[in-house]
Amino acid sequence: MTVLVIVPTYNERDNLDRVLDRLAAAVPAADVLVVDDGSPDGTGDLADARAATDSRVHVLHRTAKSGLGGAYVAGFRWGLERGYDALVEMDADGSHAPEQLPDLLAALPAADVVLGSRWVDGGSVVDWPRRRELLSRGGNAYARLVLGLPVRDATGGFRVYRREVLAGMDLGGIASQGYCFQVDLVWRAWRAGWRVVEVPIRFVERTAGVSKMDRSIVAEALWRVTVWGFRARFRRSESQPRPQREPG
Ligand SMILES: Nc1nc2c(ncn2[C@@H]2O[C@H](COP(=O)(O)OP(=O)(O)OP(=O)(O)O)[C@@H](O)[C@H]2O)c(=O)[nH]1
Ligand SMILES: [Mg+2]
Repeated sequence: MTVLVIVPTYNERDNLDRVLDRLAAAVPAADVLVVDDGSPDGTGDLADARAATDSRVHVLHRTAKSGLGGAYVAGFRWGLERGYDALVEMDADGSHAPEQLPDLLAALPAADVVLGSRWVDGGSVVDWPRRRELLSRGGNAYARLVLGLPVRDATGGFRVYRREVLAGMDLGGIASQGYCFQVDLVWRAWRAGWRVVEVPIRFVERTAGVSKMDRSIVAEALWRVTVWGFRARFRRSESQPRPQREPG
């Protein structure tokens, strides 16, 4: 199975080398695609320097910061074109431990989408302010309630998709930019009948660099989830997952 780990970056100069080193040690067979949105701090150059000396590291440069969603869609397309079997989402800031990626990949035989989950038994969060934890727990509870999505952590960004899941998705039709991109994808995959499995992870708050989370990202998630929920209620069939399907 060929694995591509997609790492979106915006101003992660102080984190990138370390996370790529840890990844190479934890999953040596995986390829990496850094998707940089023209970081002013030079993260893109740093990624190029890595790619020059490591044939498993690739870099996609986008010209302007245009959100996590757009960066991942570009990364997915790149990976699908090159035939990878599994596409992984992982943050550059060290919050997602590359050492736990083998656990996520190990769940793949019985799943089509594997979510690294903070809010299942065995999952945890380290060094998060209470406010941030409440926001994540509250947001997830809201998504579960409004969408009927049977998932504890729909907003997390440490995941594995089997290629068929993404190949069958209308990637061009994804408008979500920030956080809710994660909810959007798992909601689409679940409705398409793919098997979604959660694996506990230990999420560690970043120790370097600056968070890109802001109020507009929370607001976008809130309104989009609410709109999807209403739509699903009106179009009843949308809220019912289709029968499970087999990949390929
Ligand atoms: N290419 C690209 N990457 C982004 C963008 N926004 C965030 N990222 C990256 O996506 C990952 C997650 O962003 P973070 O800022 O850590 O957001 P977060 O994890 O929700 O917030 P913190 O918990 O505060 O770190 C990091 O690797 C960021 O560098 C963007 O607009 N474009
Ligand atoms: Mg982060």
